Amino acid sequence: MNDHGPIATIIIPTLNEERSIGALIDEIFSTNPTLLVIVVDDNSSDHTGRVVAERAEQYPGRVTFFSRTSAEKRGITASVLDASHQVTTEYFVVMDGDLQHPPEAIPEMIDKLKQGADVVAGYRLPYEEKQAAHRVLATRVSTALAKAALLLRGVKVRDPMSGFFAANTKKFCENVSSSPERFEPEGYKVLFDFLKIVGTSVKISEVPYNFRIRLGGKSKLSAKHGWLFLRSLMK
Ligand SMILES: Nc1nc2c(ncn2[C@@H]2O[C@H](COP(=O)(O)OP(=O)(O)OP(=O)(O)O)[C@@H](O)[C@H]2O)c(=O)[nH]1
Ligand SMILES: [Mg+2]
Repeated sequence: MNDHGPIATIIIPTLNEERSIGALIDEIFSTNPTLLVIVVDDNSSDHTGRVVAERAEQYPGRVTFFSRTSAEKRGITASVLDASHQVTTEYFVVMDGDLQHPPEAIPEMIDKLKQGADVVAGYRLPYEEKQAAHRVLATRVSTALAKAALLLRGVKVRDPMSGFFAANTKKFCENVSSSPERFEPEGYKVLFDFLKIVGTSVKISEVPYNFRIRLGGKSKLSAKHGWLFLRSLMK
């Protein structure tokens, strides 16, 4: 964390994203070539690891492939928490590996952190016409529940279910260490779990972004994740 080193690390959880991860890393470095990237992978059976290794050669010292081969619990939240402990920069950003989150929003997120925010919650601009009706309904219901749960704790954010967010590394890791049991390791909603824990004790900013449709690879979202989210509301 020195003054002249990289300012932020981009954490990307992946499961079989060979079709998009290379282009995503290229896009990230086109916004800022001094960032670091950690791809945290849960045993992809495709060539995600090989594509990331190629990018690691192309951007020496900037790209790490972190394979959770012996991890006890698989899942996005467990992966992001593991990766956050490896971050050496003052800030980090979490984004999906399927190109649905636009890297062009990263500079604004980092600016907000530099201005003193502890966490920057991305929020999706209207995108519903791009999605199937059942996904729109599931997102609306879960977002309404999450917002209500956070409002009870005094926290008001537009899109607590967003997978695209940024944080001050020290603040994030301290809060995770104080209540690890309140995260749902196999769940999808790290930001929600974090906000639930910190309540009004941290400074939150928000940044809008244009959510993109998934162009390649497959969604890993399943009914199980709905259940895990309901469980995390109770934690
Ligand atoms: N490390 C890790 N990454 C995962 C896991 N499941 C999904 N991912 C990755 O997490 C990101 C989000 O997963 P998606 O399946 O795209 O979830 P989603 O964006 O809510 O769903 P879609 O809109 O249908 O794409 C992607 O980069 C996935 O590859 C997992 O169990 N472990
Ligand atoms: Mg996705």
